[in-house]
Amino acid sequence: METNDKLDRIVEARMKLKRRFEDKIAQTPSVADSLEGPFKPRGKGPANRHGMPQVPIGQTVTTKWPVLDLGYQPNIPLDKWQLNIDGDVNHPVRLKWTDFMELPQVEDTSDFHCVTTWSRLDVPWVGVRFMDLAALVDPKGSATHVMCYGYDGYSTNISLEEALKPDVLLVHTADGQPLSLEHGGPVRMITPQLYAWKGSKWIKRIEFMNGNRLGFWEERGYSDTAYPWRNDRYS
Ligand SMILES: Nc1nc2c(c(=O)[nH]1)N[C@H]1C(S)=C(S)[C@@H](COP(=O)(O)O)O[C@H]1N2
Ligand SMILES: [Mo]
Repeated sequence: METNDKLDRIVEARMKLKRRFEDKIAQTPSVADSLEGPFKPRGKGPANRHGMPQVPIGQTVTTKWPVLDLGYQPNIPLDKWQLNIDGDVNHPVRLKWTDFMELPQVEDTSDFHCVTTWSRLDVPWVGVRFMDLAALVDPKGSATHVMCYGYDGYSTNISLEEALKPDVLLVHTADGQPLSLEHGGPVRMITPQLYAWKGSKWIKRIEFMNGNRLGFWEERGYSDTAYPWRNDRYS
């Protein structure tokens, strides 16, 4: 009974979010820029699944996976791991590892574009959609952005129209292996349509915000918006 009510509530919240953000998502540069329009996506290669050239301008494809961090890799054992989702929401939650793994798990393959000019293509991921986590907490109508925080003290901000895209995941598996510590395991966020700094490694908190605030790199000169096909690296 309780579980069914909860499921109904989540499905309802997801539909509400879809309706509210559908148009905004379609208008984001990584979807709306086109060869005919005033903003042409810049890059090379065949069109990816959202119509952008596979390799954004200024990027070089690598099969390696470089590591970028603040000089500290927090090692959180699974039985101590928690994810708090709070702020401008109707139902804040604190998820333990088992709670997180009981949420709908999706597999997706997407590209990873680092602002330092390397791109890693076709990474197979497994994790939970940001959209499903948002539906779980049911953002208030006033929520516009989120701040994501890592266990290392990192933070990064993202608009809801970017975060609610179906390829934005909180992943625990990459290349068929548990996500390694150096790449943000046990769980990190990925943002395939924005530069990779918008995805917090070692994610521990998602704060829904009424309005925008800048995260760690955004305060230090990285772009607030981070559109790879506009070469939108620095503010
Ligand atoms: N918590 C946390 N997340 C982070 C960072 C960080 O230092 N701490 N670095 C960001 C940057 S600048 C990039 S490019 C990617 C790098 O991910 P990778 O080390 O797995 O390649 O993670 C992003 N997320
Ligand atoms: Mo980066």
